[in-house]
Amino acid sequence: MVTLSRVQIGIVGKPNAGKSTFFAAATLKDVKISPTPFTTIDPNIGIGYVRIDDCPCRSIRCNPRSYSVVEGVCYAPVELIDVAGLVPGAWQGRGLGNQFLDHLRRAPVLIHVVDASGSTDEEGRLVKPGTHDPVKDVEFLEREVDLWIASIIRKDWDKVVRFVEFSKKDIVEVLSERLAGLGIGRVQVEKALESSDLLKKPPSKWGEEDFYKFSSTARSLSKPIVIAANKIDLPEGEEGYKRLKETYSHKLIIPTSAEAELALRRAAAKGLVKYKPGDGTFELVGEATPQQKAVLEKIADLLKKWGSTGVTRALNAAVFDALQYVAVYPVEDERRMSDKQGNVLPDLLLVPKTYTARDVAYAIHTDLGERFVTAIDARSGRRLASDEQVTHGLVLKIVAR
Ligand SMILES: Nc1nc2c(ncn2[C@@H]2O[C@H](COP(=O)(O)OP(=O)(O)OP(=O)(O)O)[C@@H](O)[C@H]2O)c(=O)[nH]1
Ligand SMILES: [Mg+2]
Repeated sequence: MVTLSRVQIGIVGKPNAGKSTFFAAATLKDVKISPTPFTTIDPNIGIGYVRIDDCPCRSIRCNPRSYSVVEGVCYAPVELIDVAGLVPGAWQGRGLGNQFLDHLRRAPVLIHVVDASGSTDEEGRLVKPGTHDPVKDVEFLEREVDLWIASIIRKDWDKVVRFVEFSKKDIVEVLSERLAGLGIGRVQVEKALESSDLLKKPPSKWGEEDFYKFSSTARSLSKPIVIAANKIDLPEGEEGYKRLKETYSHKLIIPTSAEAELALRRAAAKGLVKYKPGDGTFELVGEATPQQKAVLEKIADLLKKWGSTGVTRALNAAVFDALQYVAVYPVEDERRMSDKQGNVLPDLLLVPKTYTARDVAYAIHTDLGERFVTAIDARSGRRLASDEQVTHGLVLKIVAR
């Protein structure tokens, strides 16, 4: 079985927006949820799933080991991190400060849960629905995350200055080494320096604006953000979602009702309904009380209107749209599409679409990467070219020395 480190997704936002509800709906973990700010203090970590409708298990009988299949639909695990609420000025220590953001260092993508219904102010206190503008939340959150990154970069700036100016080292290299822990790689450092016009500017001359611009670009390249316009079950939520869409036409914005998803998943766990995460419908299969029936009817209307609760859609958007990952299925026996024990399509890996088969081999194990000779597309029997990028749904056999 392949034990690849899982994709991490950080769940961020101001207090009371519904982060923990989103997290609980995706992971079914029992975590604290309440309509008061700062309910979550220590981060919650759990496993959620992205949904792959066009997986090979639709037509082939699979024996999944590192993922799961429900009615021909594949679910691949991802790690979710639900952190404390962020308030304006957190980077300077307001609210719970930004210490907890350190838990997001390794996450390559974030989901920003926004209270689209405008029923909480910028600190998460309850206000009349529709009175707080969710656009403000998007502005401040991105700024806070960027300032957090800027503060990390500035911490030992004198060392960067020394290295670059006195040791005559390449600034791209020095910064890449320093920022590796934040998941900011060489390519991103280079691009961010270039687009901030800083490739030639000596580090000792960097001003406030330079730090911010560089951090902001490096962040958007290395930690893209998907917006979950949450609480769309409330009438004001729909308005807020529309406003977000109009304001940010280039951002990934998914309408969600974390509360509806949580209710459905819990009802399914109890055997009350038949429902798979991401479905657009559910079926009542158990005995429901009149109260439960009323709640489920409302949820059925919501699904009809929006297509789904949006929670799985937001996770999928993070992995497949923001990160541009693809799902590949490594096998050992290409004819039976199985491992040595005969398990058909035992593994599913989520990897960047820029990966070649050799990169996939390295992702599975350094040793396999080093022994890599070639790879075969199991379905067509064709050898992949050495520089060929993997594609979504590829079943591949890695041939190693
Ligand atoms: N109507 C509605 N309410 C929601 C939804 N999602 C969450 N809530 C409610 O919003 C309140 C806050 O939810 P939490 O999940 O605790 O919010 P949080 O962002 O984790 O808050 P902190 O931990 O304090 O930062 C709770 O009363 C939830 O029931 C939703 O989709 N619709
Ligand atoms: Mg919380």
